[in-house]
Amino acid sequence: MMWTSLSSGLMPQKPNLIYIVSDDLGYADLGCYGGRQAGFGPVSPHIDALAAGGLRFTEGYSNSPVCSPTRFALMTMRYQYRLRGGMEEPINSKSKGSTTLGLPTDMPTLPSLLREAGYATALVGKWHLGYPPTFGPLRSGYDEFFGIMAGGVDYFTHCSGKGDHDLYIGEASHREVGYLTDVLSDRAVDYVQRMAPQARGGKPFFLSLHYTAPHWPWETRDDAQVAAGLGNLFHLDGGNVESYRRMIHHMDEGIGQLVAELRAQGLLENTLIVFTSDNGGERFSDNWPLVGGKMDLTEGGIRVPWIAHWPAVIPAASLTTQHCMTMDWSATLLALGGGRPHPDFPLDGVSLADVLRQPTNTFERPLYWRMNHRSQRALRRGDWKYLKVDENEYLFNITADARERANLAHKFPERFSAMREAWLAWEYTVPAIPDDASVSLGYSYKDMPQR
Ligand SMILES: [Ca+2]
Repeated sequence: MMWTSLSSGLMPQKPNLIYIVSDDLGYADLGCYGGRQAGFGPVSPHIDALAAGGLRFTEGYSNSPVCSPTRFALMTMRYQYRLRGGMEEPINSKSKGSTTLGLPTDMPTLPSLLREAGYATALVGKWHLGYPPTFGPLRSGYDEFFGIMAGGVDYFTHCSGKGDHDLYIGEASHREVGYLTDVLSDRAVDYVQRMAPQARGGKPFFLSLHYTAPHWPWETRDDAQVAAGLGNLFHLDGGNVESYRRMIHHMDEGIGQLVAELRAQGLLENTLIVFTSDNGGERFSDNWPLVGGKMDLTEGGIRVPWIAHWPAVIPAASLTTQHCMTMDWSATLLALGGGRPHPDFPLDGVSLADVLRQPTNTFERPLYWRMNHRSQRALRRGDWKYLKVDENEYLFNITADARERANLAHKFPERFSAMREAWLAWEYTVPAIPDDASVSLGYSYKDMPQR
């Protein structure tokens, strides 16, 4: 017994883990990533404060330039292409009732493996990985769920594009009056309040907080009348940069409340908060200096903010150029929580735990992407990136030219072919895109000029 207590005394307590995922937020939308101020002032002061008190990644990526594929990778810590549902770009309303287009419940996940390691687990916010009874967050490792199952809902009516009411507690439909971003923030604060006593007593929690902000429709907290007159959720006749920034600001306020609650509960010091976006920015977003956005494998579609705040471990005001993608962060949280991957489902994600402790201690991390949309391919390795869009292939030095304007494929033919070969060899390790995989764009150049 004495040995046990001595050994547990030497072991640092496991951190609480909070994984905040915004929706369609671009690389430079936040102040701490060079974003401009809005008319009302700084857009993201609380998220910027997390970066100032922790670690900011300048070359981190999402697993996909679109929503549900990234979320498959986030949950499984593996390339999303390994699952049929992960091939949809993205899962759309046809998935309701589908028994194939979702996250299979026998697949080990970040929350299921953290739960095995002793964590309380909750998802507050967007799921987007298939519907009950075949799929659902409670069937994939979360003890609690409050949020939406669809890919998007109206912020006020909480209805999906199909018109179905889509707000749930667990698997029960839940009606509540409120602006969704605020509703989710309140639930996240409530979760921390409820879990705080047991967290202080040694049972940590894992909270996934998946905002729908700043995804369309373009509604701020004061725009209930916009919701009342909305034609469809893509909202092709509305929005502007100022509204968009305010939507981010509402999320930022909620994150400020969450941090204040952690501090009040004495939990902030040993809680790792990770903040990111599920894909690159959409039509009102600022991706500067990157080109492209959501659905593109140019940097603007996949390079996203990654911020980690953990006062007990991460030195304040840290910066790193470490390359990483979504599944690496999930693997990191699993490792820090003492969870173990299932031997039948080895991870593609690589833990970044050592980088959190020592941000300048980077390692080589080749990253691969594939999109059915426009037959895109990408490989980032070191300074370089191999890119294919439609039938055109490119080679860029991303360190020198993150904007991907100087195509070096003809200047460095050997490097170009080596990276192309590496991409083809990687693709051989994941399933091919099936003929019935769908690409859903929602709108085209008919609706707005090319960006
Ligand atoms: Ca998204």
